[in-house]
Amino acid sequence: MDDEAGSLPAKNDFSAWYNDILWRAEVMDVRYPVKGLYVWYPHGFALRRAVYQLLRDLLDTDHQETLFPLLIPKTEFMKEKEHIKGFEEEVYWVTHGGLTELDIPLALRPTSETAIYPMYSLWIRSHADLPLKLYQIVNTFRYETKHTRPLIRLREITSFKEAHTVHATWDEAEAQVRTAVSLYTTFYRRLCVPVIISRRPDWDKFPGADYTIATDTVMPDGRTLQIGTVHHLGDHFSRTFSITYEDANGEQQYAYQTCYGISERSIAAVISVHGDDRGLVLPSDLAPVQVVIVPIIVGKRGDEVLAHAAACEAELQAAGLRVRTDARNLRPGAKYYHWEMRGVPLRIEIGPRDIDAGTVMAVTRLGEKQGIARNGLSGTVRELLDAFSETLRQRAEERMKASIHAVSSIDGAKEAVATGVAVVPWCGEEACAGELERLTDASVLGTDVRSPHVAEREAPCIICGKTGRPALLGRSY
Ligand code: A5A
Ligand code: ZN
Repeated sequence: MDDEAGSLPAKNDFSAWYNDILWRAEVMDVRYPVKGLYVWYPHGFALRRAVYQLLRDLLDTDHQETLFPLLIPKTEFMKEKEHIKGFEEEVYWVTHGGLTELDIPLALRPTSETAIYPMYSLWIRSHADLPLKLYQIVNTFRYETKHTRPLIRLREITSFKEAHTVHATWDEAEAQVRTAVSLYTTFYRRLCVPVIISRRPDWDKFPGADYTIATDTVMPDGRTLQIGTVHHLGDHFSRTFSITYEDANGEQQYAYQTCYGISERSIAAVISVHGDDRGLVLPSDLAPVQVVIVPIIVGKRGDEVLAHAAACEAELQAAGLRVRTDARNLRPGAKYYHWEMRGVPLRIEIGPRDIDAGTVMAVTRLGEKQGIARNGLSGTVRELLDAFSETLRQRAEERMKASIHAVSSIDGAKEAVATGVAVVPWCGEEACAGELERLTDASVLGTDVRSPHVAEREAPCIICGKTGRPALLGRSY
């Protein structure tokens, strides 16, 4: 990749910046010749691995990982009425095996309810089998007709984490919804990405769910991105797929289910929320390279500097950090540019004068520069990395706060959705939401808003004047 070919557009031109940074920072290559399908560069894939490792670590405490087939027989896929209605326009079908037409067409999973639940029906016999909590991380296919975008709206979602749980009662399933929401909140906290939790309006819930709780973040252009959803499925699927258990009295009961999903949109959020005019900015837990060491070779002490750099690298590596030494024969400035683009949180520069003084120069990706002692290097570096992530978290939270505005007029709402989200009193009637959406050219995202920046209080509906509660209004991806 040629670092010098032009430069990254400024981030305030967000769409141009986003498209450009993906190849300049070697995250995704968009040149694959199928619309909506993209290729992970190794650097992007390493970022994906770190993000999904955090997700796995959170899930593994209380779920088991599994793997189901990609292909779903049409007969199973068509069983749940609402679910088909929601997905029929998005499904890719496999109709042939070689030249032979298949007796039963096979769907490429757009999500895996109809692959997993027929097996759950076989696996679950008694209350002792519950709760059951499984997840898988797989690719799924959706024939999206809205504008496709790398990491954001894909036709092959490459990194679809879907969890599917089964419970004895509706209330237990509801408790699992709360657990999942808090799990996702923790996940996004580790990614330093602020989120707003809300309950989607009924017309926007997952096809086949009782209700849907969504996690949104606000992108730099003020549009919202749904980066995770948790669905209470009630007994819709258990009735369709006969998922029953024998209760303590020996009677057969239908089970209650939840499912929840996260995709590589989580990575789009990390890139978009933290990146700047010079490239990626990655929280230290996620960075494929956490520390880059740049030896400053001037005069005759080149070998000595390289030996010092190697010793520092070995020490940091032994402390469990992901370190690289960039000893290429390039100007230091070119190296800084290269690693800043790729989001490395901390750069360590070592030159002859540092060796004499027993120090190294540490520069964070936000440009804070300080000399630190060579003694105790790995401990100090860890502190700097932690502080760096905390700064990113706070900075992102402040921006999120600044992009949310409580309003009480249509003009106020229009103004708010131009740069972020409006919090609008709404009575809950679909007709009022439709009118509000028409007047503001935005969408009602949800109610029951959970965010430190949104107060839950009653006020007259912005359209009809009846009692209303805060609803989120925004332009979404
Ligand atoms: N079975 C449940 C979990 C499900 O499919 N839910 S979902 O349809 O809401 O998808 C889960 C999450 O995947 C969404 O919240 C969204 O963040 C992400 N997602 C959905 N469609 C996507 C697409 N075409 N490209 C990238 N991410 C997508
Ligand atoms: Zn109203």
